[in-house]
Amino acid sequence: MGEVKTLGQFIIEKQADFPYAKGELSRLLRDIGIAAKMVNREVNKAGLMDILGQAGSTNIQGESQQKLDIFANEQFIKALTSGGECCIVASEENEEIITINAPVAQNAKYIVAIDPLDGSSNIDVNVAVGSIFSIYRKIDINAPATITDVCQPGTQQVAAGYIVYGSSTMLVYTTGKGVNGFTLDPSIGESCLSHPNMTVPADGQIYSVNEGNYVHFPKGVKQYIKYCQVEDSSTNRPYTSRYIGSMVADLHRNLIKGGIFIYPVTANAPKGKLRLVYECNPMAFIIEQAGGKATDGFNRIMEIEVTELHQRSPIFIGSKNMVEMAERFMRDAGVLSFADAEPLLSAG
Ligand code: P6P
Repeated sequence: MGEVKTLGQFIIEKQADFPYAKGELSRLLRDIGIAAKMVNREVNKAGLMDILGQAGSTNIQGESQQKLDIFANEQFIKALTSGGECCIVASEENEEIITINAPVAQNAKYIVAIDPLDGSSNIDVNVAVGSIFSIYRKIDINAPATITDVCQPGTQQVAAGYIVYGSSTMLVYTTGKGVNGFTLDPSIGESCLSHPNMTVPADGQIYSVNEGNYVHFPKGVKQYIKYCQVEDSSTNRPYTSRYIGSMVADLHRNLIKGGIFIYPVTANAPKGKLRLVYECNPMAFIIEQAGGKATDGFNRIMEIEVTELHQRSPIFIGSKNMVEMAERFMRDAGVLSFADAEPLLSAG
């Protein structure tokens, strides 16, 4: 049996990759790992606790809040506050940023943006959900942190990751030097390295999109979906449609197997549904570090200007060649009818 390496051991070991690191980022990642284990404990027994169902309140998105949403948000904020390395928490569940004034955090220089429980509408039906985090360094470490420190472009992230609460609970993260996955071993309460150096296949046969919105999709998306459905054994088509409705679960599967996840603009989401700061940017950082691609159909996600905390964006993310094919349809939609597309695309 191979050597078991825990998340904590791995974080410390990799700290050497950053010669000037004094351990703050390592401690911050540890704090996130602790919160994830607290959330996992409740997610795994949600059916047994009076924690299922609507909490009665709504979040700033106007979405009804499940009790686990609130619990998860509280766990991450508590862990980040007591850990002393985080000066601002930006959460999907809170309209405004949370400035951490605790004395322990007086020298904190990291900003953490979180989606504490993504896909929470799946909780009641026992489908995988996830938590997403994105970490920035304060722009001016000698000045108080502000919303400007949160609204940095995704290229400024120092780390990003997600936890997927599925058939097993995994934490996957990057600090800009590759992507590594850790599986929680409940018998020892530790997350152990199970997926070192994760890479997303350049090609895949899975496309993930909510086709219920087809009528309102941009023309390029409609044409790409039809392209996925054409029978052509030389390009392994038709592809398989897989859509869980939980971004973390869909992206985790596509990261491992290859595939593309698309949430374009729709009639109900004219700017896209997914949030740039705490969903699109962290997942884009991870997928790019794994060799994949993440755009809004035209522009790199991580270079999109962040103008507000809860800003939304369309997203095309996953296997590099699949995203680039979808981008071709988006770019050429003005001139490509589907019939026109086929000869051009079969030319490769
Ligand atoms: P739809 C969950 O609510 C979420 O934010 C993502 O996790 C998921 O990919 C998407 O929304 C699903 O949205 O409109 O297809 O139900």
